[in-house]
Amino acid sequence: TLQPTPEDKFSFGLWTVGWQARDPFGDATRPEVDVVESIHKLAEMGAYGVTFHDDDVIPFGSDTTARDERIKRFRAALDETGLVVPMVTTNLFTHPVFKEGGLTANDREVRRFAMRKVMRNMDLAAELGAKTYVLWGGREGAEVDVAKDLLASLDRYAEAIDTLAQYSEDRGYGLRFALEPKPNEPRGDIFLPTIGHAIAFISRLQHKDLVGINPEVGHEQMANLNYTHGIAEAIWLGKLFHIDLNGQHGPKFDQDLVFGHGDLLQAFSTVDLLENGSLTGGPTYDGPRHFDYKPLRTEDMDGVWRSAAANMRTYLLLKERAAAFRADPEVQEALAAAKVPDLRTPTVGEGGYEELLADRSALEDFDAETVAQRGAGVTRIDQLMIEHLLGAR
Ligand code: GLT
Ligand code: MN
Ligand code: MN
Repeated sequence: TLQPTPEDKFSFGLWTVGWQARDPFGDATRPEVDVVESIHKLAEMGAYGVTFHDDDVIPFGSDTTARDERIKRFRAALDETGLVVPMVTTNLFTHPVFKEGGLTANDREVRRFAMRKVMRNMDLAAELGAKTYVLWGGREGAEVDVAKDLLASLDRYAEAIDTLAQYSEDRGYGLRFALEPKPNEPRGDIFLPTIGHAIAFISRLQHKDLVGINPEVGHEQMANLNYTHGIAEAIWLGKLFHIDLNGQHGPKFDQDLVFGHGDLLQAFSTVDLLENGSLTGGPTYDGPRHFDYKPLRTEDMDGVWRSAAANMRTYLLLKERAAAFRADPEVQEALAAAKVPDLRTPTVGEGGYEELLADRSALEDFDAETVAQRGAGVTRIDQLMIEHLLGAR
């Protein structure tokens, strides 16, 4: 069915529907949204969770009394609606104090403040039962390469993540950390720009088992990379801790469109991978289907709620289409004809490379010219996918 329910595990950042649509050229086009209202609206629409930055719930600089009051209202809204908080993150990018970086700022005082800001919000995350802590380093980067010690930046980044992971372990929070790559914007160049960079960085951490990634559709596509391929590698490495679903039209500024409203074909392969896994079937990811998008600046609040619903409905439509694609006997036949299932057979047999060396058909008698004439049968599969996507089958 296309009616979202909490079993679908759809979650939204409070900053998404709450975005007032300020951009570098224009003022806000929408009023402030009360987080309590967002929670109620999202729950009515069938979402299961909300996520937030510290500053989304507790305005930067609030004193203890104001802070406690905000948290109380927030918790009450969660209790009333049954929405959960699967993930929490920190705003280390809006306040001008972070203009030169947060965890990797040259100024040590800023770095120490950034650490404390994260730790304070981890305490709240744990209290609310969050499982995942996201770190998006939007200000961790540079415009001027020589004004930054690039190697020391990575040392400080690793130091920060390892310290935060240690803190979570010592306090018994049991959080898992998910680094969110992005190539640029707001910094000219951001550290850990892609899925690959982030995963390689994690391999050098002391607490590498507690750290994975939170890849966003549009961020990989801004770097002209294939999101589905990226998350496949993350799944293969056991590092897909969380996902940010949205839409993007290729390399340009971060559009944060509704999921599926950018590269629809890649959205199809993403949902197919998440829901149906490889050809033998079965889901590959059981975490929240988290939307991190921005309602178009053109919209009023009615358009905002429509866009929230659109993310979930588009996901469910793609899930339905992907299931129909998999179940279609002609698709199965086309996949078999294209030898797609054969890729699961190991290249080297039980006899190891000795057997391979002894197999004359593998080299001496191999007829490359004849084999090269075989078509791979990919266009047929491509068109079958399009027909399913367009509802023609
Ligand atoms: C910010 C960014 C997102 C990140 C969020 C987490 S905040 O809106 O554009 O991609 O996921 O900090
Ligand atoms: Mn984005
Ligand atoms: Mn994101």
